[in-house]
Amino acid sequence: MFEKGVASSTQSHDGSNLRVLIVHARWNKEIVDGLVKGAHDTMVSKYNVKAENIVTKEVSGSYELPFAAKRLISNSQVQSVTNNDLLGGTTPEEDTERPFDAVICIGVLIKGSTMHFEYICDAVSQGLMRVGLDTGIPVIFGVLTCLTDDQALERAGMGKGSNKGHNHGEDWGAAAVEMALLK
Ligand code: DLZ
Repeated sequence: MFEKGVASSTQSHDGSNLRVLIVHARWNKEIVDGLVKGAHDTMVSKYNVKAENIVTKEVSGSYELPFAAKRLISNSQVQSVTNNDLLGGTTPEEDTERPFDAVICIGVLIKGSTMHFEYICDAVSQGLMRVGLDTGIPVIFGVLTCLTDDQALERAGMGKGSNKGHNHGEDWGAAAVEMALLK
């Protein structure tokens, strides 16, 4: 037997100076909301990320996530340079508009009767990896790709049976902090 899933990190991670973006889709919103909460609350309660340093944005569907992540990362970088010019330089603590240190993209894709699911899953997973590598900002793949509604509910800790499952948003929050601090 082995413990399935991600093991706890052997290192401690202090997220108190991090600024994190969560972008989520509105498709399958009830499940998405549970995942967003899991990621948000884990970063705050376990890793000391300040709630005011977590910015949440929404898009229509998961297909929109890579574009939104790329644009919002770029905007935060431009904004930060502009602020520094205008203010004559600020320390990271003073600058609330500083660039994001990590981005968590959250969506729930559930297979239907056509090929739509396969195309979107492929495009989103490739797109999110590309945004991370192109921008140098860690992008967390918070997209469930499920064959059934029950699979999605269980992976958000909202399962219908006695076993509610596990909220994967918690793991994504932890991964975002760990990756943001990776030097
Ligand atoms: C079109 C579509 C379908 C069929 N299914 C989902 C889904 O299960 N989860 C999701 O997040 N989005 C879905 N979408 C919407 C697409 O992601 C996208 O918003 C549209 O194709 C418009 O680009």
